[in-house]
Amino acid sequence: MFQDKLLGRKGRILILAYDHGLEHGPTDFNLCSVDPDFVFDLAVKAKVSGVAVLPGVAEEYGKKYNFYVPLIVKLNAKSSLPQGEPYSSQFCSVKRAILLGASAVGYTIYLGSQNEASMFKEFGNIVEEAHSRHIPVIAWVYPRGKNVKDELSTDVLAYAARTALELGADIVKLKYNGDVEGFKWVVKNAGMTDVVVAGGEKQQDNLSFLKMVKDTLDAGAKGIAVGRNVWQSENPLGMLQALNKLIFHDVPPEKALSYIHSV
Ligand code: FBP
Repeated sequence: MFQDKLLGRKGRILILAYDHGLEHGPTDFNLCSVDPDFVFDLAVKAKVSGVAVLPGVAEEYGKKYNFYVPLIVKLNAKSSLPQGEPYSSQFCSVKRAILLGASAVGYTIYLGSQNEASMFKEFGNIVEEAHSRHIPVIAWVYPRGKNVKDELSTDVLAYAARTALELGADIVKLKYNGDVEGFKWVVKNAGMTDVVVAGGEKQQDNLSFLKMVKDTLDAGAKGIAVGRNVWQSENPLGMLQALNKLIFHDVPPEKALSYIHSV
């Protein structure tokens, strides 16, 4: 119910995700994208709905830009190094995120993990505090752990969407499984919680990526929270312009594609 602050034209949203330095490590970056200034500059130029970063980057870089682009501060994260049941622990408070200039806060929940209860508890406290300060909460809900047999099945994704609604998230970020009809059921389960999808690994074919985004919009998603498919692109600003046209102006993927090379 607080997400209106982030939603743009047509109630749609385009978030640039940049928490990979911790989630995946520097392996995702090239000489440009390793520099937070490069990514913030893109976000400002492309007028995205928000940039999702961890508190350290928010503190050192985000403050320079948050007058120009909304900052979404993630309150938890984990590295790719630990094995076993996933747990992403909170290391930033809502209060600190607000001091850093956050317009919204984010938190990852590994649904199905044996550590799920701890993440639910942290998330519940975050929702309570953030909503009391009129700050929207975005949940990254990724089903994961040894009890999750197929994290991309429609039933499991629908469970993830419903979990976000039940826990009080304003927006839920989910992976997309390529099943447009199935994803309509996923979105239905999120109720008043708006659904955005993750971009995933960089796709070689830009048109396939734009078509995927269009499919998710057709299934009822409000937009995308994308990282690698933008800042690993041969033309990151062009890719953001293409997504902007597709998401906010309903330009078909084939036509949006031309914007990738026009800037
Ligand atoms: P991408 O668009 O690059 O897939 O980013 C989305 C995201 O959710 C990031 O915010 C996060 O760092 C990453 O994916 C986590 O992915 P995973 O846990 O699947 O490795």
